[in-house]
Amino acid sequence: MKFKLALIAAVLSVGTAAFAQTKWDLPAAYPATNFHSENLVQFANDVDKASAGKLKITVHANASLFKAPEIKRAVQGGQAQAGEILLANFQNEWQIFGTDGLPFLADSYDSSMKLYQAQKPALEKKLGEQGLQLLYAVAWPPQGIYSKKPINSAADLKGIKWRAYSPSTSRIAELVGAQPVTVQAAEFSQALATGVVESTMTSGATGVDSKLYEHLKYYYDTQAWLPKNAVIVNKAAFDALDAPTKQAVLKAAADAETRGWAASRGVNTRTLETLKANGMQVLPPSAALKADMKKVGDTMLKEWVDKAGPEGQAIVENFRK
Ligand code: PCA
Repeated sequence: MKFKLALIAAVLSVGTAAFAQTKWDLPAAYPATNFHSENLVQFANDVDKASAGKLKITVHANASLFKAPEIKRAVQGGQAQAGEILLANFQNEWQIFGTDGLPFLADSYDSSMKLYQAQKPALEKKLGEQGLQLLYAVAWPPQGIYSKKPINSAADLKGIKWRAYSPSTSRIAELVGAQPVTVQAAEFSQALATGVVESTMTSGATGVDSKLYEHLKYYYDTQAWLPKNAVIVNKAAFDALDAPTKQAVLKAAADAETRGWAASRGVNTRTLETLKANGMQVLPPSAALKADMKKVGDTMLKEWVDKAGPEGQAIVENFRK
């Protein structure tokens, strides 16, 4: 009997070896309809096609497999072979992860791309040391201030319950005297509905994803920074692929990066229109609010460079060159 089973198993494994299909899970934290998630699905489809079905990647959107802050560790530990993370979420682990979360360091798509290029060598090295590999990264649309009441200067943010999504968005709240509460995107609508938070800084994209217009009235288009999502892979999982499949993944990743940055620009324009269409006032910040937020940015850049040390300093210098 034992022998028979072994024989069947051997026959089966010959069968599977001929197909040699690999399956990866790719947890992500944002809704399936978000442009990052749609891009991930297209990336997975491209890999499927280019590898002739040898590598199947399943995207698990909306934090359904792991919550946003858990995804990085899951990929490092091999519980998921790949994943999408918001780099700025991991600033406390290593300051350079938060490079793109600093207000007004890079505040447009072009400057954010430049900052990404300056950050990339250190980022790839660090991820490599952690058993990870960067596949691609895409910027969110620029970040603005959402609130229930009009905000004419930072003083109007005092005491307000402020939804943060990262260490730097908490720090902004502290500096303006607001009360930070960290809530990831997947729980944002509920936190708003239950009154846990009443303001935030994020993109038009997340404003639409979480239907912020149902509870909030004002959006100040400060265009303060463009944080990036990064798609990472467990290095051992990647190294286990055959050479053509590796190539297929890298090519699909490069395409996804180009496509994602272009999509982000379009999403920025469209989502601000959607906010307006749903009754929100989408406004430029007043000169006072702009100046106050700029000061917050200057303080945070100084704090960051102090903590990040020469490596951080070099990134800022390369970026500003
Ligand atoms: N949306 C994400 C991160 C940045 C953004 O625009 C969020 O609010 O959680």
